Amino acid sequence: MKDINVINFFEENNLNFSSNFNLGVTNLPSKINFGEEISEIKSNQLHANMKFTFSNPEYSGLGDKFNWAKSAILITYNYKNKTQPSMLTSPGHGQIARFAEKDYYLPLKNKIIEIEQVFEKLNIKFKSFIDNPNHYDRTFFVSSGLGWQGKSTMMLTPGSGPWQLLATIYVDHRFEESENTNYSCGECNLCQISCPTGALNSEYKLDSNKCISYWLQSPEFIPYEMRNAIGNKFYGCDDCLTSCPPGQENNNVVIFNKNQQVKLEEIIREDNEKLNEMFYWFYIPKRNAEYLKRNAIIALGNNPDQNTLRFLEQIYPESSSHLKMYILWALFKIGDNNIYQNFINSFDSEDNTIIEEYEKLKEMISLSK
Ligand code: B12
Ligand code: SF4
Ligand code: SF4
Repeated sequence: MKDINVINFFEENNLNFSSNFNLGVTNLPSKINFGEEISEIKSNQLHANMKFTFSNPEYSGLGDKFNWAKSAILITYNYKNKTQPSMLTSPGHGQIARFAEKDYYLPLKNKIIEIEQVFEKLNIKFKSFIDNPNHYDRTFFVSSGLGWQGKSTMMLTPGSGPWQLLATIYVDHRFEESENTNYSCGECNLCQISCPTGALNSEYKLDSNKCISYWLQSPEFIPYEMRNAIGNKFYGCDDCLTSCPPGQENNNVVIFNKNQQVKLEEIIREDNEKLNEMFYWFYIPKRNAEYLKRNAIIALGNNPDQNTLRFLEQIYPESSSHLKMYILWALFKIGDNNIYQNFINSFDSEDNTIIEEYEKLKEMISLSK
C-alpha cells in the first residue's frame, strides 16, 4: 500500500496548515548523520565554545536516533510574513533581528502541540525537537525536499529564503517521502560580502568567534573589534539574511518596522526583571538582563543621539562595574569630550576579570591616540 502524504493525513485528522508552514518527510532509517561535521566545527574551534548541539555531537547530529521511528517530519515556520525585514533604526535606537521581534517560536510550538495531539489520539509514538541541544534542527531539511543549505549556512526555500524556523518530529508511522529538490546558491555570494565581520569568509562555514549574533548572546566580554562591527544591533544579526536574494520580495521597498527597534536608553534604565519578562523569548545568558543592557550600551555608543553623552554620564555612577567598562568604551567611541577620562582615572573594582578588562581598555585607548 502506498504511504500517505503527510498533509493529507493531517487534513483527514482535521488539522490544517496556513501558508506560513511547510512540511517535508524523510523516511527512516536514513543513514543521515551530521555528528562528524558538528565535531569538526568543534575541534576547529569555530563554535566559540558554545554548548548547545556541540556538547554531544555524536547524538545531536545523529539522524537515526530512535529505532521505533519510521519517518521524520521536518516542519518550518516562515516568519517573514510577506514583508521585507528592515535594517533601519533611528539615532539612539537599537535593532532586533527579525526572528526575535516577537516570539516567532510560539506559532511553531503551538502547531507541534496540535500535531502531537493527533498522534496521541491515534496512539502513534512520536518525539519532537525544536531548538533542543540534543538535536541538530537542520538534519532533515534537505532530505525532506524543503530546499538547500546556503553559503550563509542558513537553510533556504524558494519564496521564503532563510526566514524560517525549523522543528523535527520523529514518528512511528511511515509517510510518503518528499522529493528532493536540486537548488543551490550557484555563483551568488552576497551573504559572504554582506557579513560585517568576515564570519562567512569560508563558504558554507560559519566562524562563530566572529559572528555578531553569537556575541550578542554571549556572557563573555565582547572584544573591541566586534563592538564597532555590532553597529546599532541590540539582539541578533540579519545581515546575511537580508542580503540573500531567495528571501527578498519582488517589490523590494525597505520599510521601517517599529517592532524591530528599541529605544536604547529605555532598555538601559529598565529593571532587570522587567527586561527578562519583556523579552522572555530571547536567549539571555543565565537570564541575567545585564547582558541586554551591555548590548544596548554598545549599540548606543555606535548609534548615539543628542542626549547620549549626558545620559551615559548620568548612569555611570550607579552602574555595575561590568557595565561601567562598556559605558567607558561608549564614551570613548563617541569621543570629543573629557568625561571618560575622569571616569577612567577613578575606576575601581574588586573583581579581577573586570580589572583585567580595565587594563585592556586603557591599552586600547592609548593605542588609538
Ligand atoms: C548554535 C546555533 C547558532 C550559533 C551558530 C550558528 C551555526 N551556523 O552553526 C549562532 C549563535 C551564531 C547562531 C546564529 C543564528 N541562528 Co542559530 N542555532 C544554533 C543551533 C542551536 C545549533 C546549530 C548547530 O548545531 N550548528 C553546528 C554546525 C554543524 O551547523 P552548520 O553551520 O549548519 O554546519 C553545516 C555547514 O558547515 C555544512 N557545510 C560545511 N561545508 C559544506 C559544504 C557544502 C557544499 C554544503 C552544502 C554544506 C557544508 O555542513 C554542516 C552540517 O550541515 C540551532 C538549533 C538547533 N538545535 O539545531 C539554531 C539555528 C541554526 N539558528 C537559527 C537562526 C534563525 C539563527 C540566526 C538567523 C538568528 C539571528 N538572526 O541572529 C543566526 C544565523 C547565523 C548563521 N549565519 O548561521 C535557525 C536557522 C534556521 C534556518 N533557516 O536555517 C536554527 C535552526 C534554530 C531553529 N530551530 O530554527 N545560531
Ligand atoms: S549573523 Fe551577522 S555576523 Fe553572523 S554570519 Fe550572519 S552577517 Fe555575519
Ligand atoms: S546570499 Fe546568495 S550565497 Fe548566500 S545563502 Fe543566499 S543565495 Fe546563497
